[in-house]
Amino acid sequence: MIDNSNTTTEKFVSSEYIRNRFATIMSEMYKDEVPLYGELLDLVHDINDNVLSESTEVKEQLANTGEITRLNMERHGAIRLGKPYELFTMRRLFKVMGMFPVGYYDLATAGVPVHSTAFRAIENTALNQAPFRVFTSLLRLDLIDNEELRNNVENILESRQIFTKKALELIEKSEKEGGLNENDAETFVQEALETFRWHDTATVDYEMYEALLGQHRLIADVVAFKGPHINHLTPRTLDIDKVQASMEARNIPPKDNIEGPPTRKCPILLRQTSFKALTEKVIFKNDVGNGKTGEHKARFGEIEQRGAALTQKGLDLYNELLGKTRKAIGGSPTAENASEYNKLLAENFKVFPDNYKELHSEELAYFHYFTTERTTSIPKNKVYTKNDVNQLLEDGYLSIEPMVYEDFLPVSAAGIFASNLGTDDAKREYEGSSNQNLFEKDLGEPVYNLMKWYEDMQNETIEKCLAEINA
Ligand code: OOG
Ligand code: NI
Repeated sequence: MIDNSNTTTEKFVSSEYIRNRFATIMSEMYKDEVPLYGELLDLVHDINDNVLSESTEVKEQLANTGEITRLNMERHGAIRLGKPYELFTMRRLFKVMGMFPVGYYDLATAGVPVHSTAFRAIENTALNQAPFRVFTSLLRLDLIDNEELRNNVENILESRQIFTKKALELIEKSEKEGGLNENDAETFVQEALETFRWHDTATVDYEMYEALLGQHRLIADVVAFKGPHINHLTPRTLDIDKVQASMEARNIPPKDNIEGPPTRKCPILLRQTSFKALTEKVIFKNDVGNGKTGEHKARFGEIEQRGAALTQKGLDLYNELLGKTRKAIGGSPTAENASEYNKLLAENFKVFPDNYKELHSEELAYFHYFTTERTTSIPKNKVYTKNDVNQLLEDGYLSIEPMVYEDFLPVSAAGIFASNLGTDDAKREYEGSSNQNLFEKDLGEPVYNLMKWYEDMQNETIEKCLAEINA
């Protein structure tokens, strides 16, 4: 793929530079705001170091792909927005950093009244240089059933402006001129950061906060504050089971279970866990200055471990096995049945092939294709096509490596929301179907099709290999 979005000219810094800079200053801010997050980072670094010192194989693999230098950088964060203007403008803001909306996630079916996308780099090289992405949700006002409250929410949100004037100016400048110079880029990231900052003063009074909370904790979190504070950041771990097991000992309260697939030899998709949201002091609108405070829970820390991207066939099997496990224990796992859930999950996933050869031959996962040292000795008696690829693999003229899943999982995301919102809310169900059309209208453009992205990339590597073979 040719990348036009982040070409560095003398005048402009690259989007990757801006994205990395933004991720770095956001991480610093979050460590200040949520000290427990700093503890989690320390734990993750320690365990990553252990894994690296125990396995030269892992170390070499990460060194070969250049990933080792970025290992301890955050992979993602999340925000929750209140109104269409905010989503539309957030898309423009992230574009300055080379981040585009990929995928549509409907969380209403899982009891969270939002729909979401993930802003991330599209080009593989850009993603490798600056992996930071932001899971971005928009509140679905249409799912608030109390009309009076819905009107109140609309009024409260209408008057808020979450972006600074300077940030808006620089977004426009970047759009007009095609980029930002180093000075502007620095001002831009500092101004953009303001939107993600925590405010301990609510924009509503105590009564309204309680009314919002009564509807859904998430609604209070989105509506009662000046802006969409970053609600978590997520570094990458090389051993999520170890981190989960070690959190307690460091006084980091873990959520009850790891979201996603079970532990495997060949990891697939995404496994995530988090520590529970902090209880933070909040001053309500009419209580400013009189010392009266309330409490709010929203901010936490998360970790992730990624594996192979699955094809639709693989994803269907994943969803079937996950669904079967959840059904058997009566829904989302709890503290009480977490170990039973894990056992059952591992048991059910035994039918999911756990070697790359089968994942490939059964077309369950996506792969990068590579030519090998044997490729030059290939018989040149024909033009090779896509139909020959399996034979070429068999004969050692091609090799494969799994493609990493770069996106999110709706059931896991709902589990992450739920463990930080309280179980009553999580058990709630919302009527009505997902509404991708409305989301894209509010966003101002369609989201990238997630499956197509992997499919295209796989095809590209096949085409590249064939071109080399047939040359
Ligand atoms: C987002 C939860 C989703 C993930 O990693 O799946 C998420 C939120 O709590 O706002 O970040
Ligand atoms: Ni997350």
